[in-house]
Amino acid sequence: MTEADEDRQLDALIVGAGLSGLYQLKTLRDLGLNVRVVEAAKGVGGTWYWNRYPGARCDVESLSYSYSFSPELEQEWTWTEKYPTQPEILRYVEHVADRFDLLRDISFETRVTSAVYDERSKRWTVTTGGGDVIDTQFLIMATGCLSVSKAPEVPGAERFQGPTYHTGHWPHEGVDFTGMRLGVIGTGSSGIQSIPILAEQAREMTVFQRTPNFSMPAGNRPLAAQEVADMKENYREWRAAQRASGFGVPVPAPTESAMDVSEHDRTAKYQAGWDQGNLVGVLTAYTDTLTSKEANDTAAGFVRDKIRSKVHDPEVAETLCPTSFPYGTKRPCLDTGYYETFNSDHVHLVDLRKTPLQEITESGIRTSEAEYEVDAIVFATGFDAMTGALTAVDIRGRGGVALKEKWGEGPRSYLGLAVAGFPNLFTITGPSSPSVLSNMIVSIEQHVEWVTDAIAYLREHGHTEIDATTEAEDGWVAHVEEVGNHTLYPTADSWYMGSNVPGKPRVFMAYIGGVGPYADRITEIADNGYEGFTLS
Ligand code: FAD
Ligand code: N01
Repeated sequence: MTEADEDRQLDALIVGAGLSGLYQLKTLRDLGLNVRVVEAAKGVGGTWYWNRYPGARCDVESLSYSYSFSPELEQEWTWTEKYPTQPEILRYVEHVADRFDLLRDISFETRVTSAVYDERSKRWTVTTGGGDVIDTQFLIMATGCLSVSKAPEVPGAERFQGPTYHTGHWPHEGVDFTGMRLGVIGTGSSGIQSIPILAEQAREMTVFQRTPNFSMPAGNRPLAAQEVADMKENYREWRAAQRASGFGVPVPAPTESAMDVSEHDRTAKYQAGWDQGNLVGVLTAYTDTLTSKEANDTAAGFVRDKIRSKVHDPEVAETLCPTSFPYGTKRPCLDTGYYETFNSDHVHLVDLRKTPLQEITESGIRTSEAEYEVDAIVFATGFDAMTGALTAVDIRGRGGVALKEKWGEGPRSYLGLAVAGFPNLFTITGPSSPSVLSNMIVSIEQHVEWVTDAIAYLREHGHTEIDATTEAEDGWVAHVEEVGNHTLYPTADSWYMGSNVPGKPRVFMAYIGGVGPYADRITEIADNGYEGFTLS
């Protein structure tokens, strides 16, 4: 067999060279498989390759948002900031790719467009945008939960005479908005991170806000040499705690209801959480923040008061206060000077709830009330999250059934890892796993290792095919829904619910059962000979 044939006749094909795809490549290569990665981008990094907008950084602390699989890597790499910037994370991912010699098995600038399962050969035929055809036994979609960017559904963008940018695919050379009138649409995490920096450049900046978000100060800072050294000494214990935790970040479990304490004590506790400068301090202060509206209102009220205390103009402050969803049910944000930005005379806020966006014109953005002339537009409008990258590929399982059709009323998956009727296909951090409700690198490692073990098991036992049963899948979907319905998450219009994309079914797409309990369940399933799967 020639080298070219070997690249087209694989044991496993991995789609995506982000944190998931790279680690999956390493583990399957270590297993002795003939495995390759195909990646649409020109380089590794996934999220951290694409999202180069000013201010892009992680909001999980660097010492936790890093791979745990290699103690040597942990010791070699030294993070410099509490919350690492996109360039620092990208350097880390590139270092990992080099250190483990991964690049030789990755084809860049290659987008998978279709994958068809052949029931007789029990193999996938995968086609790329360039017309290459790859034959593989296992197909692993490491395509990311937030990798398909979403434009605002406003007519006229093509007419606009100036440049437009989406935070999710920012130009590598950067953009200088100095002296410009800038319009920014979107106030999720990407908007909230970039707006303060964009405002420093722009002559005039108008922010178009449809829904305000809850954001807390990140308290970012350089890491002290001693805290890095301490973590390096204790990494093993920390990693174990991460894996057993609820959100992939170890925090003390709350013990009491927000309603069982005095207002004075509650405020003090929220303040302590706020001062930590992280996503979990306020969120996990009490047992019922995410399950009781009454309890949640106390946390939401605390954050709203903080917003009011930062923004000088009371009307602007009220517009920035979220009231339409419970705190935490849309992904909360961490910021550096976001609310304070609106105290600058050259920064303006337009409330799209009062004056909806109507169109983009040749020279600006028109709402129901006015036209705002701008020289450039930044779309911080988010992603077709969790299912977008999977349904963008024409994936056909048994009987030629299309994944997109099967998921017509919302994603159906067994454990977020496999889809009944789509044998030998695995999804890393797929819908109905903890994925986006966690420090994702923890969930990624969990899934990659589970898939690797499953493939090793199949090979050891002489099996060539694994498929989830419909019964197991139905049971898991019902469980995910039931657990979700015990929380306030389904009450929000969020990308977790698919509600940011017009026409997308309204389904809570993540599993809120907790990273640790979920890991126990999937391990148990494997230990029981892959319960809920048919192996043949
Ligand atoms: P990705 O990094 O999305 O990589 C998927 C890759 O697949 C991409 O490179 C894409 O080009 C490629 N791909 C997709 N479809 C195809 C196709 N058909 N053919 C070929 N290639 C394809 N998570 C956290 O836990 N903490 C954070 O602080 C955090 N911050 C974030 C900040 C931003 C701006 C964004 C967008 C996300 C953030 N996330 C964060 C989530 C982040 O996506 C994950 O933490 C993690 O990086 C995902 O890695 P991945 O490899 O699974 O997916
Ligand atoms: O996207 P978003 P994002 N007209 O969907 C608005 C991760 N992340 O890129 O809320 C007008 O959150 C939309 O309004 P609404 C993190 O998981 C992390 O910011 O739908 N407005 C919203 O305000 C995050 O949650 C970091 O009403 C429109 C915004 O655009 C996820 O990625 C940084 C519109 C989109 O917000 C996505 O974040 C960045 C329209 N037609 C990202 N369409 C960290 O800090 C959309 N909007 C680690």
